[in-house]
Amino acid sequence: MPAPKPHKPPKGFAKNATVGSMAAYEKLYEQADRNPEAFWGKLAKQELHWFKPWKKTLDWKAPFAKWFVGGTTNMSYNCLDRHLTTARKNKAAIIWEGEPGDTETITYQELHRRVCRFANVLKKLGLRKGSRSIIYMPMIPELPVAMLACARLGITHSVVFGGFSAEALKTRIIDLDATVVITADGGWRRGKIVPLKATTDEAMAECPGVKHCIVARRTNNDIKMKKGRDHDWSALEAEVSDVCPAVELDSEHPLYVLYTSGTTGKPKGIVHTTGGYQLQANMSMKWVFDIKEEDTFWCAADIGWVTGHSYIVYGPLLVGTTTVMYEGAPAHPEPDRFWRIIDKYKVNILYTSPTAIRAFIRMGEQWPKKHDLSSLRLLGSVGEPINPAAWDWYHEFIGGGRCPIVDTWWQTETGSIMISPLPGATPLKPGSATFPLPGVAVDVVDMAGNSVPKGGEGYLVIRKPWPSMFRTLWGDKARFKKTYWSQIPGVYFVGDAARRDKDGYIWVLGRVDDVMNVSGHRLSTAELESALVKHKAVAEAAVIGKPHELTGQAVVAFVTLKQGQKTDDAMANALRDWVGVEIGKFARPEQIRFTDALPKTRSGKIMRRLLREIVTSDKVSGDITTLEDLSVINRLAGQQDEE
Ligand code: 7RM
Repeated sequence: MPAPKPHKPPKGFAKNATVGSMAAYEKLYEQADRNPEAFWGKLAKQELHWFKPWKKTLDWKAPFAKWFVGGTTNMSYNCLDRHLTTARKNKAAIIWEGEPGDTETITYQELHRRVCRFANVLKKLGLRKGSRSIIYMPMIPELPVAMLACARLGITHSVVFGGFSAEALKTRIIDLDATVVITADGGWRRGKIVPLKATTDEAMAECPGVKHCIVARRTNNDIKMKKGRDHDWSALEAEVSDVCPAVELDSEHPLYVLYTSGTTGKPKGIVHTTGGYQLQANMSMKWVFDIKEEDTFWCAADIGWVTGHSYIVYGPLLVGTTTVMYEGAPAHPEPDRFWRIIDKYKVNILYTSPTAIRAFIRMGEQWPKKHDLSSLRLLGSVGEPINPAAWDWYHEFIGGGRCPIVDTWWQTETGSIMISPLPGATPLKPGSATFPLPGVAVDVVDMAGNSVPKGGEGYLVIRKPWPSMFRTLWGDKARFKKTYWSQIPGVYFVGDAARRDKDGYIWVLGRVDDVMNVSGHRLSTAELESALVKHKAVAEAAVIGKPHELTGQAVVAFVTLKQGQKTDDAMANALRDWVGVEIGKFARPEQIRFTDALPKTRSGKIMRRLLREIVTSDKVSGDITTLEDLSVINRLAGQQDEE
């Protein structure tokens, strides 16, 4: 069967686009490739405010990069202050909608005031440049206010997704050695209260380093307030002024740390700094989302993930657009909540995930059909490969056949979008993230680092440093080097497999390590296994990801219980709940399979590949010569799939 023709950018779209043709894209790419420092230097000067200019554009002592060395700037200033002398001062910066239906529209001026006031609160509590904060909040305006206030003073923040458990929160507070936790009484999710303060209390009980906890009021549920440590957000605000100049910060000052799963049980603290991150968040808004002054932009992710950092908060505010923020669940109270929001605020650009799209497909197109979605002009996808069926549905039922779809590939580590179509230029092939952005030296290589020919498959790598790259892992340079820079010599090892087709299009195939992707959340097998093994009934556990229609992958856990423990439904449920407590509800295994032994190599490594085969095909075809006890496989493969 001949491959379907690529979708060309609609003519009208190309005419007004930031990058309006493949020739224009190629020229930009070429320029950046020839002299990256001149390319990024020119844009940084043109696009951002610097208190002091830099002396050196790039200092690259592989794998450690410094961008705009000696320059000083401030993210909060670039997101807010500089818009206040323009027509944007009374423009909506944030349009917020709570799950119960309450709304708030915050202009740039108002947001600036709120950020300054909260920054003064932080100052008064003794926090300053170099301090660290943990932000554990629902999707309410106070969350970006807290982030921007930290950024304003040079307090390095780490946002912890509200779905994480007390245990996960505690690990992050301790690793970052944070002295303040900013949270809320609760948040709304599917009509219920998520008790964030209670969870924070549990975590803080084992974190003596936390001196202050600031609590915003959202759900007005009963909470405990510990005297001296816990403070009411608005009470603190009442005591301070709303004037607070942005602190002049070094370009390499750490803006935030965001924890992400790795191949060991301990999460990795991805460190992003200020100047370079600002620049690429800003440029990707213009190149990929083609932002126009009149646009309303909605990234429907959670701010607890990197997508929300770069495309709900920092990127949109840097370019002075209106960013929509929604607190709750996508199908609450009815499956048309997203489409209602788009219709209500006349959203022009929607950025969401394949998991969400697959869930909407299952609910049916009668839901989007009830609403006027004609304001949409561009759609985006992120988090996993988008399967062509989901692409087509998104294109037809949400985009009305007229909106380009930008399938954006990037990672927590990369800080901003790396591979993506430019909507006015790139002919689209559903399922392909297409080509790298200007200044991004992506390649597909074999284990020795040689590029694979067109049509071939290999490892995705990035050959040159880029401004928004992560600088290190918090407190763990050795792991930074080992995980990312020593797999293939001299290049950044992404951890994804990819194919480059005969036209040079890049198709990202998925992870090559033991990291799973469940509904766009990264989970490591090791993290899940160590959680399971912590349970008193469990002897051993092996976790794999199984392809799942809705969530991309689903967690399947093979568990060996200690002697005398019952392998029944009650135990399976208890273990699922246990994972919910240890990591978070979203990580609970879909299936628990009890087994008396796990397939292992002679050196004792669990052969997850075999478990994967058993789960997907119920038999094992690959090489099993290193397997220690063959009978294990026969017993496992003979088991009933209880689905
Ligand atoms: C932004 C984000 C990163 C991993 C990455 C991939 C997968 C993300 C795409 C994708 C295929 C895409 N950060 N991934 N986007 N795979 N096509 N457009 O998701 O750090 O949480 O995850 O997600 O495996 O390495 S993340």
